[in-house]
Amino acid sequence: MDKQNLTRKIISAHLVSGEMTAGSEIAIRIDQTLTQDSTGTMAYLQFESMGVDKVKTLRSVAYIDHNTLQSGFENADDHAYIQSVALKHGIYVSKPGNGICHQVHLERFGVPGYTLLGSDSHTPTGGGIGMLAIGAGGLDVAVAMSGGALHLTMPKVVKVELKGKLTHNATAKDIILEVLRLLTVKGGVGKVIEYAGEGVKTLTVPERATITNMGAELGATTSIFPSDEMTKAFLKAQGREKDFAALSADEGATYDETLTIELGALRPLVACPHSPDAVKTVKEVGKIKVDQVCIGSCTNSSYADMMKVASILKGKTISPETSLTISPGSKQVLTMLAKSGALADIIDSGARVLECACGPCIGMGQSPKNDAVSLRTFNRNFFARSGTASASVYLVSPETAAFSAINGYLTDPADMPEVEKPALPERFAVNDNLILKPEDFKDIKVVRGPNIKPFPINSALKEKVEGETLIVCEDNITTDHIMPSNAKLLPYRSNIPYLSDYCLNPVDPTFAARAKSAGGGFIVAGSNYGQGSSREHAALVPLYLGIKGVIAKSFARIHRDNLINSGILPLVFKSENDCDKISAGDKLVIENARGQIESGETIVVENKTKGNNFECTLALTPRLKEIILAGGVLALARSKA
Ligand code: MIC
Ligand code: SF4
Repeated sequence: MDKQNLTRKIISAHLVSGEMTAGSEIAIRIDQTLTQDSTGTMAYLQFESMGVDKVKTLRSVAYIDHNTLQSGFENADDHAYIQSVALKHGIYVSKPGNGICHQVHLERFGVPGYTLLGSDSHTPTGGGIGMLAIGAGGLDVAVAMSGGALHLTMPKVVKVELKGKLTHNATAKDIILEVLRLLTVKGGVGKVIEYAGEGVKTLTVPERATITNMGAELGATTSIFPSDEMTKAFLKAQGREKDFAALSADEGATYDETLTIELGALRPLVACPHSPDAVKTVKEVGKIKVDQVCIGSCTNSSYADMMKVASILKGKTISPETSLTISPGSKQVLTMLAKSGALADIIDSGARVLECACGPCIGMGQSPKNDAVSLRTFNRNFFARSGTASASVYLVSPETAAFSAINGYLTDPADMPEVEKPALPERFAVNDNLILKPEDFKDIKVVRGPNIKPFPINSALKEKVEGETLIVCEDNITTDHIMPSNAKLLPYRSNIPYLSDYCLNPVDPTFAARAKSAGGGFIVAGSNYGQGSSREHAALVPLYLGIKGVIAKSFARIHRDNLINSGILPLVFKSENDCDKISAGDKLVIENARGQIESGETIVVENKTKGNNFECTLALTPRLKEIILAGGVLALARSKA
């Protein structure tokens, strides 16, 4: 028997169909699911439409953590919908205030060796305890809740060998920033990043989770650490030792690629605007003035992170020109900070303590001032995501953030006294009183507020697909470009018609109006189109606007899946040069579209305006062909019914 890496072991234990050869389609059984509220309403509407009484997974949890600003009735109505629909169908509910889904799931539900599918791109956080944890659109999560398998492309497995141990106040955040520097935001597409080597033992579960969390920014399918004594200690301290299982790659296991990182050589790093892979050392960037510092998010909000921050802030005052916010990752973390007195050190320094939620990470408050420099311990610094387009957001470790908040300028922790790593607590402050168990509720009536509008469903693909090129975009367009989310728009996640007016707004504010008056058309883009979030709104809104296809140099994984699920063609230029030959306004036609799709992978597109043809690839398995021809997953289900 072959020596197996950990990723292949877990996949093989969950394989429902397909060959485990990189690049081919496989289907795996999903043990657990998670949703959050900004993707959850859509996911549960879709789940309801599947007519399943109780979820079929081992555990499904609905978190409410994103839309907690409640600046009108909309979010609160959505929360009521999610709570009622989840409890009715056997799904646990983590109430607002309990914490960020990924942090809480790691603490309270994650199980080594299990598969987890979440309607949030940072679901791979679970890889920190040895789960195969994957982010997906809400529809795929709804299918998994109904007992359906997850279809995915069998990934390549990249071994990241960690050698030695961290020094100079470098942290887990700096490890993942280094991986991003090496691989870039598209370097992980079609791959699982598996961590191995001596250095693994030096990292606690929350540190590992920081790394697997931000592995999402590589475009990777997921990232994973082995489950070992550290994992056992973490689960024991959570009162969940029974969930532990030791898991690792076989000695001498083979990998598709290998990367080595010498931890001792790492120095504190920073991702510069506007991309998580624009990584430099803090030293290189130098002492730039800092207007705002935000500490928190699912990347860096663990108890250990917060304790380190508290120890740096203790007895100090933040710079007069800097605003510092702190969002602990969970109620458990906040409770422990309060009990230990560390919270008082944080408050006393002048930090603004926010609730345990995503908050500023998704633009729900704390937009910085015009032209501000904002240091954040988060995972994304995409253009305009903070809510202030002119701001420059830098991604850093909690240590860099805390020292900089005191000094008022970017400060290299390597030049500061060593920050002690807090020991893993013997026992975390476990209190699940904000987690509602469905078995405790009877006769639930699902509550639906007026902001919840039906989601659009496509119709079967036409023989002739035609339309105007509505926009030609650059490389690395994010879902924050396609469907921005901020305090003004997030309340409308259940209202596609409303959101449609803001599609691609940060790229071209006239896009939505032009798409509407043209009755739809095509989007043309560079490479890695749709990187970032799992939000299927980035496909549903274009569908609502009549977008027939996106023609790009390449796509991010989750967004491509979401386009296919919505029946929008994700076409890839065969020759990247063809992208430069298309101008906005060009009329494009795909003759015999159904026939072309049925007969192969090449799709010929005619540019009527320029009078030329170019070729695209549409590599679809028979299953995906059926979906795209029907006009998406729900259209297919409808036609079968
Ligand atoms: C994000 O970090 O971009 C989000 C908000 O968590 C998204 C989900 C969403 O758009 O609702 C994600 O990462 O998938
Ligand atoms: Fe929430 Fe930010 Fe994490 Fe997304 S990345 S789940 S918005 S904290």
